[in-house]
Order: sequence, then C-alpha cells, then structure tokens
Amino acid sequence: MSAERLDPATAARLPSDVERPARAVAAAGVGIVHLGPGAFHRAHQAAYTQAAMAVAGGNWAIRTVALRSDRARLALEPQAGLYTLRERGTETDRWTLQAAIRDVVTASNDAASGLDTLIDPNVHVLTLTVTEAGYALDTSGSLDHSHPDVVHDLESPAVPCSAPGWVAAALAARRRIDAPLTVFSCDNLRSNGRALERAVRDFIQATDPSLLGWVDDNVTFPNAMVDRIVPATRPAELDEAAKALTVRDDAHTACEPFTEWVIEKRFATLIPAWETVGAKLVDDVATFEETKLKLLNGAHSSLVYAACALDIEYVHEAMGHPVLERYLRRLLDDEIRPHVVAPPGEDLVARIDTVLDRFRNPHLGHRCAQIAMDGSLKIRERLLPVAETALNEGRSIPLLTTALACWLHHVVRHAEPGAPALLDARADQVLEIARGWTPTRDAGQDRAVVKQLMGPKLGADDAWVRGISETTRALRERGVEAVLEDAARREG
Ligand code: CS2
Repeated sequence: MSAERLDPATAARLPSDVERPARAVAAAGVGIVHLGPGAFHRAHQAAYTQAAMAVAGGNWAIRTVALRSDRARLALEPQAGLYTLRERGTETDRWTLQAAIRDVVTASNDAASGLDTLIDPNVHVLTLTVTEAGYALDTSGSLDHSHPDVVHDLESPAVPCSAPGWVAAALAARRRIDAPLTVFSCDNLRSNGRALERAVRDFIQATDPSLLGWVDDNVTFPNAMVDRIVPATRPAELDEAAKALTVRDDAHTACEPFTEWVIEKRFATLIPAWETVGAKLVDDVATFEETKLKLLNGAHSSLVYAACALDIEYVHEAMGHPVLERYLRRLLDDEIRPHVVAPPGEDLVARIDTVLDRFRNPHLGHRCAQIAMDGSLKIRERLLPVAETALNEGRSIPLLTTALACWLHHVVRHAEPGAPALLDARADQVLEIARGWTPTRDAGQDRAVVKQLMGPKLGADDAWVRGISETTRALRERGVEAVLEDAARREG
C-alpha cells in the first residue's frame, strides 16, 4: 500500500472516477471560519460549500478551528486541506475530492490564529459543529457557569476552550473591524441558533457586556436543520480508501448519499450560494427541525441503548434484528409521529420509511456506541419533549417509556463497580445519580432519580415514574429482547 499522502501533487493521480472540484474552489479565498472540523462538517457544510462555489463562484473557502484536539490538523495539514468524500448507499458509490477547507488550526496550540481570521472583512460566516455537549448549556437553556471549560473561559476569555467562549472572543475580534457576521449552528439542538446565541450572550454578559449592543446590530444566529448520517471513519475504511485511491488520505470521510440542510433566512451579511445546491432557505425551520430531531435522532437514541445491551455493534445490524426493528417502527408510528407537526407538503409516513431505510444502509458501519454517547444531553433534545407533551395530553406512551428505560438501564449498568466508562459529557453527575439505584425498591428514590435525569415535569408524574422504573427493572430481570417484544406486541 502506498505511504504517499494525498496532497495537491498526488491528487492529480487519483483514479478518474473520483470527481474533481471546479477550478473556482482551489482559487477561492477564505470566507468562512468553522469551529469543529469533524467528519460531519467535512461531509455536510464543507461539501455544500464546495458544490455552491462550483455553481456560483465566490470566495468561500473555509478555515477550520479545532478547540482542543489536534487530530484534524494532523490529518488535513499535510494534505493542504484536501480529502476525499465517499457517499455510499445500495445504489450509490460516489467519490469526490473535496477542496473547500483551506486549513485547520488548533486553538489549544495557538489561541490567536483562527480568532485572527475574524478580523478579515472577507470573512462573512462562522459555522459550528461542536455536538450537543459543546454548547455548555444547563437544563434551563442558559450557559452553565459551573461547566469547567466555561469556568476557565470566564477567567481567561482571551484563550477560550469552550465553544461559547470562543464565539464570544470571535465576536470581540469582529467588532474591531465593525463588520457583520452570521453564525450558523449545525448541531442537533432544538432552535440551535437561538441556543447558541443564548450561550454566547450569557458569556458576553459575564465578561464584556459592552459588546452586546454591537452583537444586537451586527450578528445573527439562524436556526437550522442539518441532516446526513456520517459515522466516525473506521481504520479499515481508511485502508480501503488508500487502496482504491493509490494515496493515503487520513481525512477520508464516508457518509450516506442522503443530505439535507434547511436554514432560517436571517443573515447579517453575505452567505455562500448554498441554496443553489439543495439547501432550503426558509422563514421558519421549527417544523423541519422538530421532524428531524424526533423522527431520526429520536429513533437513533431509541434504538442504540437496546442494541448496546444486546451487543449489537452497528445500526444496520440492529435494524436486521426482528424485535428491534418492529419495536422501532411501532414507536415511530404510534407514539412519536402523533407529536410531529409536518413541514408544509411533507408526508411523515414516507419520512419514517426513508429514515428506517437509511438506518438499514449496510455500507455505513455506524456504531451504536457512537450514537449512544452523551445520552443525557441527547434524550433531552430528542425524546423527553415528546414524553412530556404526551403525558400532558393524557396519552399513554409504553413504547417511548421503554426507549427511555433502555437508556436508564444503560446508565445503571455503567454505574456498577468495574463497568466500562459511561461515554457522556455529564458522566460524573449521571453516574452519581444512578449509583446504588435499584428500580422499584423505593418509590421516593425512583422519583428522585427520574427527576434528576429526566427533569422535574416527568419526575412529578408518579404513575409514569412507576412505569419507567418497572420497565427498567424488567429490562434487567427479563432481558431487553423480551421487554421490547412485549412492548411492540401490545395493543395500541
Ligand atoms: C446521531 C446523529 O450520533 C447521533 O446521535 O443521531 O449524528 C445523526 O446521525 C445525524 O444527526 C443525522 O443527520
């Protein structure tokens, strides 16, 4: 296998079926700063941006900033930002060379670079993919002032290590040239733009309140729905890509063919012509966002804790498990869909079919454990609001209760002595709450655990607390498969 790396010289020898970027892309100057240079960014916003430059030109190359990890820089820097993207489905195997990323800087190596870029008037856009945990929000949606990274940044705002602290520093830099900026959240949070705005404003309020007025007049934070399944790249995929490409691409990224981006029209200044390549610009993204968070992300989070308990490694394998598949389908049809307000013209039944088909994609290798990460934050966005509304409306939700019990079961198993680490940004707090809990032994303890892990509304519903505690206990005693089978079989 060739040890030569992908770079502008070796790119010329890539096989002819790898689609090359338009000339305009290599020539473009930087117009976007992006925080969080992971696989999702490479397969989504960066790919849209390259495609948009091919259609409409413009100086929209991307400088990406990693807050802490040097991984992306080490992968992309020797490649001058180049990487290959492979879109794989049952009928698709499309390879493209991606060249919209100009470079990567790691803020923990050099706090100024990256922030400096905001002083360039040719930059108009800041995008972010920092995961749910990156927003450092507390359960009320305000900035969590006790979050260790936030504590650090409040003391040292010039060398930020949290996303809200970094964006606040970026806006302070921006004020120096008095140029407007649009800040796009591309993470799976409800009202993600407003959530980010809240975190950043709270941070600025605590550090430099005089900046707030300038932000009011010059910065917007549109909400957006982003959708594309992009698993973490596995080493075997890098090897396979190296063989196919004849050069090694350490930033090679694989994803599904499906992609969507719906963006609220709320721009402070210029943006790339993303709408020419499939992004939808709308006045209100709420229904798009809710539909996606509930039907896709909600389904992911409902599937993976059961799958992990059954030692099923990949999402497509979980979908091949007759009980899990049937259970998930019924959950979506009977208990989640009734709580989704469809975007205009959207058929939710067809949407569910598409989501389940996407999960069945055997080429993706999407690990259940990857989706299971940060469960305490993800269920808050994806499942708890549905449960709260259903209980308010007096609907019974046995299937959703089972999904949430699977998460509790996952947490309880990880709280046992000698268990592997719980991969959750709030693992310490979550484990502390769950440690020593035996569901249904003591109603007061059941209530306290549910309240702390799932919020006061659900914790105050005694009947529901009893139900979820009994289900969590049954998962342990009767096994995940038997409990899910019963839930999926029960009369609606
Ligand atoms: C997944 C998402 O890891 C997860 O939690 O649910 O990353 C999902 O694959 C994307 O949101 C799809 O758009």
